Amino acid sequence: MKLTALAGGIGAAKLLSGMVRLLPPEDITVIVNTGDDFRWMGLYICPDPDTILYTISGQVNPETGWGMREDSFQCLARLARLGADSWFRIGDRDLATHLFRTNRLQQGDSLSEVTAALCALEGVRVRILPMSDKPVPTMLHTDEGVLALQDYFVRRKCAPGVFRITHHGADDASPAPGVLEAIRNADALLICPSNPYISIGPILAVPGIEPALRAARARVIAVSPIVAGEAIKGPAAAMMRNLATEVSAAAVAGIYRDFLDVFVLDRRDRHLCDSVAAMGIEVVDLETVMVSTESKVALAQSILEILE
Ligand code: FO1
Repeated sequence: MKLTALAGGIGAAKLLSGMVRLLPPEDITVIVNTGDDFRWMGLYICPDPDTILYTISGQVNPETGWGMREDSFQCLARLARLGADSWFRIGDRDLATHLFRTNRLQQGDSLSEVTAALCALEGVRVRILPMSDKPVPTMLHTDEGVLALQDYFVRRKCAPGVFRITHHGADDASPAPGVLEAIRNADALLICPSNPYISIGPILAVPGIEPALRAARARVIAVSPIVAGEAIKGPAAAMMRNLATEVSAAAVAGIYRDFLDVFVLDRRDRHLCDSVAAMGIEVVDLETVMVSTESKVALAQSILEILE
């Protein structure tokens, strides 16, 4: 089964680390959000693609879910002594990825070429595709003004209220090479349990991607990142309070309803099955909170069974 997933960072990485134990890695393509990308000290940082790469290659920091395991922060400490901003914590080992990427981009390689090179060098055979080779930064219109994603997420710790989200430059962007083919040729399409506004939304904002999902021959299945009215991680619930009519798994299904065939919500939200089914979407309740390797594999296994 050829699986194509749309993914953000940590929640997606967890589920995909279960998937790679069940499917041949060559059969998995991951289209990753790059709306979080930004420049840090002149370096080009791609948080979500790196989180997916580090998780699948077993190098992610297990405590944070981002960055590299057993990293040190000597460069950051020195920068702080020199008076530079240190709110975005780039570790010393992680820094090598950003130097490598920035250097290759400066030499004229595209983001998808650099991402493919990083995967090959790390022995990752899952295909990781940035949503676009062109930067499409997510902009959050908040009660503190318009903030770039990391500014809102890390520097302001998701505190400002968000009332609108835009994707700068999306109109002139196109999907990265391979993205539309991966959607068209997939046997199954998976929307990972990622934030619908700042992880999946930016991918859908790239012209051509949402129409491709609507036209796909494969079934589209999504896993809710909202459980019992709360986000498993991050600001999804807080955003929903402002941007949706209610904070619930059913509201997530509503966001994807135009192209969604199957929605997986958590057992604790089983009472919402009827309202999702009323949207014409097949609905399944499962244990979706992934707290161990076993639970990641079990959720991936259940998803594959539904799709088969
Ligand atoms: N998240 C944080 O909350 N604080 C950080 O200092 C931080 C640094 C960081 C460095 C590299 C990287 O790839 C990711 C990093 N993240 C950090 C995670 C990232 O900001 C977010 O989790 C994603 O952008 C949202 O998916």
